[in-house]
Amino acid sequence: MKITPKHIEAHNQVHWAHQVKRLDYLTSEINNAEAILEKLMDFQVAIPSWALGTGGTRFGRYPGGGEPRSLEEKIEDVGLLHALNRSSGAISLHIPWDIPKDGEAIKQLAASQGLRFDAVNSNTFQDQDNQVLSYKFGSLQHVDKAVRRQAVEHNIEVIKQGEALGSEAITVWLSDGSCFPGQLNFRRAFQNTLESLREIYAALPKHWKMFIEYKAYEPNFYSMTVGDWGQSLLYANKLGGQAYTLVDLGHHLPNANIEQIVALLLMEGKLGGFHFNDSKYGDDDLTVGSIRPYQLFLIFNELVDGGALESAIRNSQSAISLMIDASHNVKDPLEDLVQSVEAIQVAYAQALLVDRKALESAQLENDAVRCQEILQSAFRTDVRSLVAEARLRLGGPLEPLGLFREVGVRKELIKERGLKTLATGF
Ligand code: PSV
Ligand code: MN
Repeated sequence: MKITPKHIEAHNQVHWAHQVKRLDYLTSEINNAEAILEKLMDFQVAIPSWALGTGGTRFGRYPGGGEPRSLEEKIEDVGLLHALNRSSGAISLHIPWDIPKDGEAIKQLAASQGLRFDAVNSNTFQDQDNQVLSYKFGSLQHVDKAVRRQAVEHNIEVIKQGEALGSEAITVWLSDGSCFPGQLNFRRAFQNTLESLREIYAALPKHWKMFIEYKAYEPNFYSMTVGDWGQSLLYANKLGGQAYTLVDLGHHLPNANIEQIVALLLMEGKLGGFHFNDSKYGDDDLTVGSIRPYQLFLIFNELVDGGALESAIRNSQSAISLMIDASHNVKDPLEDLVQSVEAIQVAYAQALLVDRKALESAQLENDAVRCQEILQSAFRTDVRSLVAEARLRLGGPLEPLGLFREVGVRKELIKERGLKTLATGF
């Protein structure tokens, strides 16, 4: 299945007049449209290889058909997404859910779709069929050194797989922790984890980063050994300059002020990147921007304020990694991802609209009313025509979701792959 320039051209003709009208109006209202457009055109969000199939809960799973059956087909799906939005030019692999059999061939296939490989992810939160020792009571924290060694070796293997693909970072997310008070000695668990992370860190190529992802609870419910940004930052600081904290929006206790966490990590030079999603209660893994779009905007406001997304910085070692980490229980995964990427672009464009000088003077005058007005006037601006214009300039469609349905992408994928296919991952 391919989305061709002909599909896009025909689609854009239909939507052209509406786009001209809404963009004209917006550019008459704001004074930095061109600068925002340039930034949007530079902006890419990575797609996880595990988000291309239907997700599920422990109560069940309702696949929609045409799911990718192999890593090659997952790459094809991210290629389709990138053709639709021009902003999903990277893929993040989870190993061993996706092990490239022939690294060079996979790299070439991805490049042919305009994709590169983002961070690779290790998995010591599940036992694999051929695994000798179990992670039931943790991996890098385990009381048994042999289990820790096995988990360290897996991470080193993941780094090697990533190197072959041109990745430049590993994300370590641990489910390690405990379910009951007294089950674990917190300090021993921390020290064991630190020692294990040090061994993995020592195997990092010099230009690589290590992202340490935290999570407040689940699957462990009493303690998590990397449970919050403070703990992640402790590990990252002790490990050294190549280690960073990774913020997954769904991994906080209720009502946490994520934008403040982001601001401080950025200030410390320790913000490695994001796993974007949205949630109402916990790690709900819902479409980005579907529940709390204002929070997303406030996070981007901090990123813009801290200069984290400047293109010059984005192409350098200090670039932060931006990725989606969501699960799709009721939506078509590709449609959900189109919505998520667009929500991120909207939040970024709105953050670029904030009058920073005016905000700073209002802050210095303790004018809380004016501060709110400045932020909310940016947040309430409809910037969708700018996002569409950036996509258009990159050769994409004005309405990617509309095109997805007009072309019948899912129907075609079902025809090619079948109705009862199953993607690896959760
Ligand atoms: C854990 O909940 C997580 O956010 C980690 O990033 C995992 O790698 C991913 O989800 C998939 O399980
Ligand atoms: Mn995550």
